[in-house]
Amino acid sequence: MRKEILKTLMENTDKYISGEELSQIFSVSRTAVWKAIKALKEQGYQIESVSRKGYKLIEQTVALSADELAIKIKSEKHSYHFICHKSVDSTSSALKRLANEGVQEWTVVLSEEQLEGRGRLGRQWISKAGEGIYMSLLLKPDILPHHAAKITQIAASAVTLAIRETTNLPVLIKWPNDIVINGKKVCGILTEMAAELNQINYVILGIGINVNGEYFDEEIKDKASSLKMALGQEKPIDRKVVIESFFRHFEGLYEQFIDESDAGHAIEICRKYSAIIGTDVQILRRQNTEAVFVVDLTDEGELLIRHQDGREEVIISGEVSIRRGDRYI
Ligand code: BT5
Repeated sequence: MRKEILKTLMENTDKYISGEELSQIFSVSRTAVWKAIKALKEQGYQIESVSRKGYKLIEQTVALSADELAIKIKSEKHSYHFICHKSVDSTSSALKRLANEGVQEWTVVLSEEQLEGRGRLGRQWISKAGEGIYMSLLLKPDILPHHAAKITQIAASAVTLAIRETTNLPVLIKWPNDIVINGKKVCGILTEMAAELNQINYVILGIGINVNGEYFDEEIKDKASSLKMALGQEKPIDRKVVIESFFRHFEGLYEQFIDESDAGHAIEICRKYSAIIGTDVQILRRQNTEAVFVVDLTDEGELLIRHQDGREEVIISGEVSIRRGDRYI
């Protein structure tokens, strides 16, 4: 009911709606309406209450709200279930705990901050309060485990399309899991799965996007950026708009992958917006650094490189880190 009241207020920002009207529309008591309004105000929505006129939504909250995401992100096929935390260890760890309790596919955990945000291979993802999008999505794809890496490519394409659509920033994909702008990282993707040999139990897709941050810790300040910094604007970017765009693009690409066993469209997008195809890079593998040329992405989403002796090799994600000179990329 709280969600429905919010939706009604969002659709009628030009006028007041009385408590009486709301209680009639939703067949609930005036007290129930008042309680729902109070809860929405606590979430950060600025709702004006004027006696004998009613309620009017003055300003939407900049905080992430599960109710609002559920209103904005609709799907014909899936039922999303959004959970928003103020603070959590890691959205992926929180979702993993829920997955083990059996929550539904398309459950999404978001948080304003992460105290133990995770990157790949035990690395850290710095996740300051209110500055980014930290979210994890639960998927239960009926595919063989070795195809799961393609979900990272699908997510990378969807993030790229979403950032380009909502900010016009010319972001690129640094295979396999980074989105970069002007050589600096604005987004990282972490795909984890629980699987048996031939069957996936679930996949947790974790996405971290630097949206409105302006200062980064010493250890990453040379290689990280945010959408706001890249735009060079004062006004903060509405994270909900980016999230909505991401899910719209992700759903289409993911469905094609599951229904037609074809990640081709996503791979095409990864090729089109690649930061490294056709360039010389250094690959870091185990303790070795080697200068190679990036030839292409294969149709399976792996990286085709050429060694200096002319030998070509296909690299599977997770094996290597990529650098260009002293730059991140
Ligand atoms: C990643 O790992 O890029 C995957 C990041 C995934 C984060 C999301 S947030 C929601 C979900 N919940 C989680 O706990 N995680 C996921 P990797 O490729 O290993 O890159 C990690 C490296 O990026 C670190 O070692 C730093 O060098 C750098 N880094 C850390 N925080 C960063 C930030 N905020 N912006 C840019 N770079 C950062």
